[in-house]
Amino acid sequence: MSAKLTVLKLGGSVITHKDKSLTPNLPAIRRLAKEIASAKLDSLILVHGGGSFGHPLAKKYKIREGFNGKASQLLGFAETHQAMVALNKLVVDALIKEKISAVAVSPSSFIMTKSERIHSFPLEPLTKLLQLGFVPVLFGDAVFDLDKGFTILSGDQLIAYLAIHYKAERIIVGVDVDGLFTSDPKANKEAKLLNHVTLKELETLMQQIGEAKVPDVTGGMPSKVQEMIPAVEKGVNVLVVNSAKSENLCKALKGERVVSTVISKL
Ligand code: IP8
Repeated sequence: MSAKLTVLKLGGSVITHKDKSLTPNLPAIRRLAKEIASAKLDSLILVHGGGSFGHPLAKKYKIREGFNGKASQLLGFAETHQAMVALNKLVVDALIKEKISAVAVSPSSFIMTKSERIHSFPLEPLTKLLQLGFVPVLFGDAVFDLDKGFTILSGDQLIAYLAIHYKAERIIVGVDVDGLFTSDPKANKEAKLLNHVTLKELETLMQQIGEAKVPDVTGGMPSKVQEMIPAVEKGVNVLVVNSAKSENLCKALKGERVVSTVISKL
């Protein structure tokens, strides 16, 4: 397998209209597929978030909190997972249209969590896909949990896990802001973009970023950053880039300079 693996997360806030339930941002999905294709990477794992497909349903049915014993919640789990499958299909279709050999990989069918953390993740199928030259496309999902019956596994937990296991060269997180700021840039005009953050600085920053205002069951930017810490500790650099702006993702994937935040160990 190529040593230069990139693990890329496409944020739900970019590929969906986060304030409109079950509404994809199709022009953004198509544009991102084109940008990924034009970067011509040798080895790539793609993970996407839930946006207005996963989060409103997960919230409505309290999926993250675990199984409450009621049949109505089972239906809620099914609906949440199915909404993610529908979003995943849009992403994979767009990638295939750009001649990327993308294959949908559904986390709930083989990953188990224990109290919301990844517990078992048989990697053989993914390893084979990568060895053959496919681009696996995973997503934040409603998954089965040893303690809680089921829960929500965020795409962010997935990318850190995958980057560590496969010793990825880098993680790129495509979001709808220019990177990490001193506080929430959507709430505070004075928020300043940070071009480079070390692990040590990250811990202080965590308290300042603020919660996302959208109904994000996995916790928005602070949780996103928290999830990256184990990967950064292992030496994986994380680039947080605004992929809602045209060409940014393509430049980032090619290693060109782009307005963003780099999170590194030192
Ligand atoms: O957007 C959450 O994934 P995320 C997925 O990566 C669901 O946090 C189903 C809400």
